Amino acid sequence: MLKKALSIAGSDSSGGGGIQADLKTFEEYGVFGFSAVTSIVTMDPEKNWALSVTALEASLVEKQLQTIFTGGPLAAMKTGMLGSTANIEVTRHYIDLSKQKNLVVDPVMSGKGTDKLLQPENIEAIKMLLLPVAAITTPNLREAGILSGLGTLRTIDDMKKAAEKIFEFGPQNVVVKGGKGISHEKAVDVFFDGSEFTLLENEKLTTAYNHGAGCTFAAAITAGLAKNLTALEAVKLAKEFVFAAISEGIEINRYLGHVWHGAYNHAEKRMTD
Ligand code: PXL
Repeated sequence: MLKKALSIAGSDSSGGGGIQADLKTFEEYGVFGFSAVTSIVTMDPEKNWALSVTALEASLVEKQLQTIFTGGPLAAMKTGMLGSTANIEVTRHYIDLSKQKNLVVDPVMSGKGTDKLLQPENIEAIKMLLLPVAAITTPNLREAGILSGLGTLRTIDDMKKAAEKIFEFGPQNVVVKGGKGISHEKAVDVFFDGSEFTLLENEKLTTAYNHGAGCTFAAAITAGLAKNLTALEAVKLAKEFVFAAISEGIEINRYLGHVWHGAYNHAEKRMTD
């Protein structure tokens, strides 16, 4: 039967990350995608592509969730950028109501195009309201440093320590994305299920067209969980999916390029005749 998945996240007007990445990824996995938009992200070409986030009212987020949850059960759910603490509270309410077990929490705090933290005021609510009910959370190095309280993470050992600390907030699994940011010849992610660490290694990709990689990774894990993969299986497949997407990244404008969400399935070849 066709599985259904929901993304509660921001809209990336540039088209590579956020809700746009999530729905494209769900489709590639053959999962029916729903979305509740929490915020709108725009970029200013006059100001070197500076990001600006406009959060939507929690009442509007709630109306979207009410619409979506009027249907049958969802096989999995993902949270990305949430916009405000009030939006996080509404989100948690619907997670509880629906008793959703396959919840992927992408603790979005940083974005390409800014060194500033996105919405630092939401960090506590992510920790207290979302991590305890997550099947898995997917912080990048910077987010893992903040959530764990360990600050800058430099080594694989640091990533393991951060994963252990984040696990204490209650998620069933943690994957810390080291990517290219760790001094190691490979790109390494650390997966932790509360007892064992699994190191996931890939070739480092040199392409600069990787906007949307983080959102796509979390969405791919969500779709994998929807299709009954275990968390580790879902992470491994998501890594392959994102590796292909980055390998075939595309230039969008003079500021950035996006991952190609359809790369794994060669979606560009569909509907040609
Ligand atoms: O990459 C983080 C991110 C998450 N969600 C939305 C975004 C971005 C970065 O641009 O726009 C909506």
